[in-house]
Amino acid sequence: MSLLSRFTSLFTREDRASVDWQDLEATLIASDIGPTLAKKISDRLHDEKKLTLEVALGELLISADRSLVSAESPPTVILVVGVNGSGKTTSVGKLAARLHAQGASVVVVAADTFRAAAREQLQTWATRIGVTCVGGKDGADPAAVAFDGVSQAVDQGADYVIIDTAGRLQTKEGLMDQLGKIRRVVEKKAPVSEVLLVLDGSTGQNALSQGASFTSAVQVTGLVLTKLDGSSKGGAALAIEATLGIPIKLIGTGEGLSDIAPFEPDSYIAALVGR
Ligand SMILES: Nc1nc2c(ncn2[C@@H]2O[C@H](COP(=O)(O)OP(=O)(O)O)[C@@H](O)[C@H]2O)c(=O)[nH]1
Ligand SMILES: [Mg+2]
Repeated sequence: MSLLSRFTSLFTREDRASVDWQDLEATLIASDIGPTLAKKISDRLHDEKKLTLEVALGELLISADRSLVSAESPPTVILVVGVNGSGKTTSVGKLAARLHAQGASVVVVAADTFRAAAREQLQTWATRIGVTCVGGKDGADPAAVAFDGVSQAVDQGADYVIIDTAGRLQTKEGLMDQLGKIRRVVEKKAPVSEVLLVLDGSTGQNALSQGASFTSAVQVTGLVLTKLDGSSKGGAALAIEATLGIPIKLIGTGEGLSDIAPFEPDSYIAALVGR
């Protein structure tokens, strides 16, 4: 049940007199929209008598193409970044499964060489899906592994190559430098079409600050918001997209291979307001 649903019909009736504005703001914050946006939405609804809650929220999502960009000539290179535990490896597997099911040939690359488990996890997904997985030895240079993966995708004539990366190094600067290097090295072989930042949607405002730290260091082209299953913090997606100004392209709704879907603004807003 949406926290906001009790306000939804109030605004459709253009009935501002009975609105408890503090309650509205508190409920927006409880929905994880964040205090700044909550105030902005409440002020707008206060001033614009014909505005509905649904429209006010919907207008905060950016109007951008949410489909994955594909390269002019294959393979389309997708780099997947984000902090540890956000759901990167799982999302790489799910995306590979989705593209594979659509008839595309896919190579996945385990460029998180800091944890042996990361490569094994991706290898397991790849075997289950039936796609090629390229990995390096533990501690191998992630950029070199990424380069090998893209080279193999080119040789195989694959449609997509999806590169999984590490989420944590000794320092944040170290991590950002490494992501920059992976990109530069890969682009000697083929351009990177998408840099997808994976954020754990269940962590709300925390995901927002992680997002800000990545987008200031790497050029992110799209967001993947994971763990939206079982999360009541539905407003986080809105806050993240509105604040970062980067489109959410995909959402993760579970731990299974098929638990990924394109982000659909209209149904998202409808769910948020409980319609
Ligand atoms: N419920 C749920 N769990 C997820 C989702 N995506 C990932 N996970 C879980 O989150 C944990 C971390 O995922 P992982 O892909 O290893 O994160 P990484 O460290 O960023 O590569 C795992 O237990 C996943 O099963 C999702 O959309 N929903
Ligand atoms: Mg991982």
